[in-house]
This record gives sequence, C-alpha cells and structure tokens, in this order.
Amino acid sequence: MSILEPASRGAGAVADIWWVMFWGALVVLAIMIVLGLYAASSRPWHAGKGLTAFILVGGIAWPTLTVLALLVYGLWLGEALLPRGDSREPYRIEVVGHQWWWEIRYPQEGGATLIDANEIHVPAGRPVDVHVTSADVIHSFWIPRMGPKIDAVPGYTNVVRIEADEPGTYRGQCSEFCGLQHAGMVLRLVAHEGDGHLDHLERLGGGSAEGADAGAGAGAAAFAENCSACHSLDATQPAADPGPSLAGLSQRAFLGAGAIANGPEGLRTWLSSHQSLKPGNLMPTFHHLEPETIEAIAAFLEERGR
Ligand code: HEC
Ligand SMILES: [Cu+2]
Repeated sequence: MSILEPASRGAGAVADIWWVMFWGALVVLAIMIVLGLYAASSRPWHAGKGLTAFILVGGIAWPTLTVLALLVYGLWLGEALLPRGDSREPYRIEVVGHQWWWEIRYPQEGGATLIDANEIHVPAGRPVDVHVTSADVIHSFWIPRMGPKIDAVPGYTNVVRIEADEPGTYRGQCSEFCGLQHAGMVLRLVAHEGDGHLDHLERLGGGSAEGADAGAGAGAAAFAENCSACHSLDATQPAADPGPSLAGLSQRAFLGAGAIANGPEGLRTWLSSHQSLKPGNLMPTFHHLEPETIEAIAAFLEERGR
C-alpha cells in the first residue's frame, strides 16, 4: 500500500509532491542544525543591523517564499489530478462506505445496477471514475498506489478518477476514522487486462437469477430465516438491512473486508466466530444455531454465492 510505489498517474503526482516535501524538509533541517551548532559554539550576538537583516531574511522572506512555492506547486499538481482534457470515456463505478465494509455498485446499460462488496473489478489502462458516498458516517476511500484519497460523506457524492497503469491487484483502506473497526475496513482493486472485468460482472449477474430464488433444503430455509434480511443473494437487489451482498461471494479473496481469507474454512470460521475475528462488527452472532444449521448455511452459500 505504499504511496512511494505509484501504479497510476495520479499516485505518481502524489508521490512526486511527497519527495519534494521530503528533500525540502531535509535541507531545511540541515540548515537549522548548522545554525544551531553555530549559535551554540560562538559568542552571543549583539543586536545590530546584521541581526535584524538575518531575522528579516531567514525568519520572514525565506519561509514565505518556500511556503508560497510549495503552495503553487501543490495547486498545480492538484489541478493536474483532475480529469480535464482527457477525452477518453471513463469507466464508472459507485462505492458506498458502510461501518465497516464497502458496497461496490456497477451501473449497467439499461438502468440496472450490479451490487458487490469489498472488491472492485475494473479494466487496466482506462480511466475509472469512482463515485464515492457513505451510508452512515464519514469514511474515506483510498487505494494508495492508485491515487489520492477521497472522503465518503453521507448524503453527498464525491468523484475521484483513478487509473491502473498495469493489470494487477491493489489494496485499499478506509482512511477516515469511522469507529471501532475502521482499521478492519480493507478493500481490494483488481485491474484486469482487456475486458477481463466483464467476466466478473457476468458471473455476478448470472448467478443472481439462481440466487434470487432461494431454492429448497435446510440451508436455504435457515438462510431465509436468519440472514436474508441483511444479505441479498441477487446482485441486482439490495437487502433491506445493510449487510454486504453475498452474490458472487466465492469470487472474493477475503471475508469481512479483509478479516479472513475466503474459502471453505474461512467461511465457516467467519460464521462461527466473526465477532472474535472482527470485534464489534455489525453482524449479530449466531451461537444459538446448531452447528449442523451453520454447516447447512455454509454449504448453501458455497453453492449459491457464485
Ligand atoms: C443484522 C444484519 C445481519 C444479519 C442478520 C446477518 N449478517 Fe452477515 N453481515 C452483516 C454485516 C454488517 C456484515 C459486514 C461485517 C463487516 O465486514 O464489518 C456481514 C458480513 C457477512 C459475511 C462476509 C461477507 C464479505 O464478503 O465480507 C458473510 C459470509 C455473512 N455476513 C453471512 C451471514 C449469514 C450466513 C447470516 C445468517 C446466519 C448472516 N450473515 C446474518 C450483517 C448481517
Ligand atoms: Cu474508516
């Protein structure tokens, strides 16, 4: 997640300003140390013309110029981060911050929206406009190697443009303190070669028709009774209560926004002990359910959450 390893133009600009600040601060520090040593080792100065000039130049003119130069440079770089004069058609996604996970929405042609969680699939080498908002408190969307962070504010939508230079996987993190599990609010961006991201969307949408009709069996019934108020299995439909959509669950690399690696074991561990994995998260415990019921739900999810 290092900003010093930029993988996009925007992150490159952020890294540039970081290095300018770093070397600038180092030079100022060196000057201050030399001055400090000089002051300590020489006879006390007598007030005079030389001293006044020194204070005027070193204490007022020099800092004003330095800060002014940094301001102009910062404004110029900030301007360069805005998607002006880029005639390429951006890919559009929507991200909604929740305590403590990310809802990812892909608007489709024809008005439908596919809903996913904690993992973003986009094309590499193409600008992506991320429309960011929040369902509860203020969060901040940040994938350090992709570019600047942007706040997720309830009732307001901010847009940040990102672009992955190369296909790959990039980690992100909520970067505005949002409560107990703020640090446990991780997200993952997968930049695909060519149209690879469409395969993901197709599976997400395709599995939904099946997921929507809950099917028969003990797992389906137990899911409907205990889980479906908060979790949808249909990527086109949100659940009534805010919980991450479980459509396309098996395609995710981790569960609980980075809490545990996904897989047969991870899923069962999440279901039985998510409050010790991610203390305080907003999913209730299900200790009152029999282990067989949990197992039936897990098996059902593995089959339906494709
Ligand atoms: C009151 C709402 C609520 C209920 C009921 C509920 N959950 Fe959750 N669930 C959540 C929330 C909120 C999260 C996100 C936790 C986090 O990451 O902070 C979550 C996360 C999950 C995840 C991880 C998804 C991911 O991709 O990170 C799974 C799997 C899951 N729940 C399964 C279930 C199952 C199975 C049941 C029924 C036995 C259930 N949940 C009942 C609210 C609920
Ligand atoms: Cu946060």
